[in-house]
Amino acid sequence: MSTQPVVGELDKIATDARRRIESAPDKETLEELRVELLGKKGVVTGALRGVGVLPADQRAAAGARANAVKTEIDQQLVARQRALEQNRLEGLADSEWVDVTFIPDGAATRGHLHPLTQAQREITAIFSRLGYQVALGPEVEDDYHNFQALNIPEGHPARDEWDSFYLTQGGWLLRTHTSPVQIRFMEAHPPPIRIIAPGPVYRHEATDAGHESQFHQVEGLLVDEDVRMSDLVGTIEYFSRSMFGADRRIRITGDHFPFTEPSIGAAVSCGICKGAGCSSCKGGWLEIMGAGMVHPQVLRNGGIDPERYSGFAFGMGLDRIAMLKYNIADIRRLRENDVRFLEQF
Ligand code: FA5
Repeated sequence: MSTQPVVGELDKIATDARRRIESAPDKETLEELRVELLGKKGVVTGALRGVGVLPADQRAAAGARANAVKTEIDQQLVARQRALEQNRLEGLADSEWVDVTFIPDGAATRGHLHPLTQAQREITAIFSRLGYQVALGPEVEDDYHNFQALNIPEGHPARDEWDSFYLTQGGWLLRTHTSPVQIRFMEAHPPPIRIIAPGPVYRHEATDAGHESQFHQVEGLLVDEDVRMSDLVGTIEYFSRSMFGADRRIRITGDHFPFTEPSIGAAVSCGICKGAGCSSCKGGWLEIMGAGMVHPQVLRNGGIDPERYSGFAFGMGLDRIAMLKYNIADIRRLRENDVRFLEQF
C-alpha cells in the first residue's frame, strides 16, 4: 500500500473541510462539522487510524500530513467561530437597539397625590408649625381604647352613634374614631403632649353624599399645665385660616362628647355660597370637627393627674375637610378612584 491514496484523501478532506467551515452560517453548524471531521468517528480521525496500518517507512510522512490537516481544521473552526461571534456583535446594534428616550404616546403622563393625601399633608404641615408631632394607632382596636377609656362603658347610648364592624374573635373591632390614639399616647408619654393622629376609621353606617362607612379622621391632643378653652378656640381659628384662607369664618357651638367636658363643635363658612346657604352645606356652615377639654377621667385613664394637667382634644373628618377645600359635593367620589375625577385636583 502506498502513502499516496491516504495523502490524497487527506488533501481532499482538507479542501472540503475548509470550504464547508468558511460557509458555516452559525455556531450549531460549526459544532456539527467539528464532530463530523474531528470527532471520535470523524473522517480525520478515521484517516489517522488508516496511517497506523501503513508500512513503517510510509507511516511518518502520512502521519505528519494527517496531524497537519487536523491542526488546520482545528484552527479554521476556531477562526470561523470568532468571525461568527464578531458578526453577531456587530449585528446587535441593528437588531436590538433601544431608544431610551422613547415615550409611548399618552402612556407616561405625570400623576399627583390623591386629594385626601394632599389635605392630610397640608393639615400635618399646619400643626407641625404649632409644634405638634404625628402619632399613629392601630386600626383594629380593643373595646377598652375605642370606648371604655373614653367614658363610653358597655350599654352607653353613644355606642349606637359609633357602631363599628366587629371581629368574630378576641373582642376586636375596627376603630370608629381616632380618639383611642389619645389614650394610647397618654399611656406611653407623660405631658407635655402635642400630637395629631391621622388615619382611617370605620362605621357601621349607610352611605350618602356626606357619609362613608370608611373615612378618615385627624385627631388632635394637647395636654399641659394650665390649658384653657381659649387655647383650643385659637388653635381651631389658626388651623381654619391656614387651611381655607382668611376670608372663611368659623363658628363654635356647644356639643356633647363623653370624653370632653365641655364639648364644642366647629364649623367653617361654606366656600361655595359664602355663607348664604346652598345644597352643599347646612345654612352656610360646614361642620369640620368635634372638640373639647379632655375629661378629667380620660386623663386619669391615660395615667395623667387631672389636678395638675389639663388639655384639649379635637377630631376632624379629613374627607369633609378635603371636600370643603376642593369643593367636592359627594364624599363617595373620593374612593371611586375615577381618574377623570382625580385629575381635577
Ligand atoms: C368623633 O368621632 C369624635 N371622636 C371627635 C372628637 C375628638 C370630639 C376629640 C372631641 C374630642 P364625630 O362622630 O362627630 O366625632 O366625628 C368627627 C368628624 O368626623 C365629623 O365632624 C365629620 O367631619 C367626620 N365624620 C363623622 N362621620 C362621618 C362619616 N360617616 N363619613 C365621613 N365623615 C364623617
